Amino acid sequence: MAVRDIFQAVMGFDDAGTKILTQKELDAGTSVDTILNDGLISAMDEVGERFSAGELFVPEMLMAAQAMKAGMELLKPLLSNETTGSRGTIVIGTVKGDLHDIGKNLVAMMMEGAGFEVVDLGVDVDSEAFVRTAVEKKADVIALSALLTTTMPAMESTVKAVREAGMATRVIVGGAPVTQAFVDQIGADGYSADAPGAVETARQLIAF
Ligand code: B12
Repeated sequence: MAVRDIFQAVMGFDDAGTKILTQKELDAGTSVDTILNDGLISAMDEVGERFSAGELFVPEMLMAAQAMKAGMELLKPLLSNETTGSRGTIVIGTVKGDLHDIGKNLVAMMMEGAGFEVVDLGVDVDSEAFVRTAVEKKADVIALSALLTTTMPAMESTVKAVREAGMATRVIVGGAPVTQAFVDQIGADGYSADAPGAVETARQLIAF
């Protein structure tokens, strides 16, 4: 089955192959939903599971996400909430003062691969920008990344700004120095130590 080949191409970190096979399926009339769900998303789910099981590591996860992105480029213009039933909108960024973005990009790609609409604000993002964008985009979840202990307080001020704005938007946080104890302390809604877990956390929060 050809959609299965797309799955294999992503699992094989084959950017060009994923793109070619995705185009072939589109030309053959396969629906965007099928290509997305049975090809790209299921491959990223598999990657997430293998990562959690310790069978794959960050470099492989990045390469798979890159291949998935190559296929997504072709599907993106064809996607709409109606056809795919978008799973929700995520506004993501690295907090003020912090320029690390590898983990944040990985989370964003996995979120996209899981069917969320992702608005990536980049790095060094202040709390006002998170709040403003989340309101504009009617975001379900704001995802904050920080790699420096010195920028962790910016997570707390962003959570505070979201609460003060009276928004229902949930806030999830992550990055190497972040712990569950810190999450509890700042009153964020969720945390995960890795990208597949970030997807799972967002799924759970949006389901409520
Ligand atoms: C690469 C790197 C850099 C690169 C960043 C390039 C880039 N485009 O990102 C450069 C060279 C620019 C850099 C600069 C600096 N860095 Co630096 N850097 C690193 C390094 C080596 C790797 C980080 C990384 O990318 N890891 C791989 C990714 C995939 O992992 P991750 O980010 O943790 O993300 C995963 C999870 O945390 C989670 N996750 C991430 N975000 C989110 C968000 C949510 C919502 C969720 C749920 C999950 C989640 O999912 C991801 C995937 O599984 C780390 C050391 C380390 N081992 O962590 C130091 C490190 C983070 N850096 C450090 C420092 C000190 C700096 C500098 C201050 C150095 C300097 N003196 O200039 C500057 C700061 C610049 C700034 N203002 O941000 C320190 C921080 C120490 C501390 N306790 O604060 C570290 C720990 C190195 C060290 N041991 O001293 N750095």
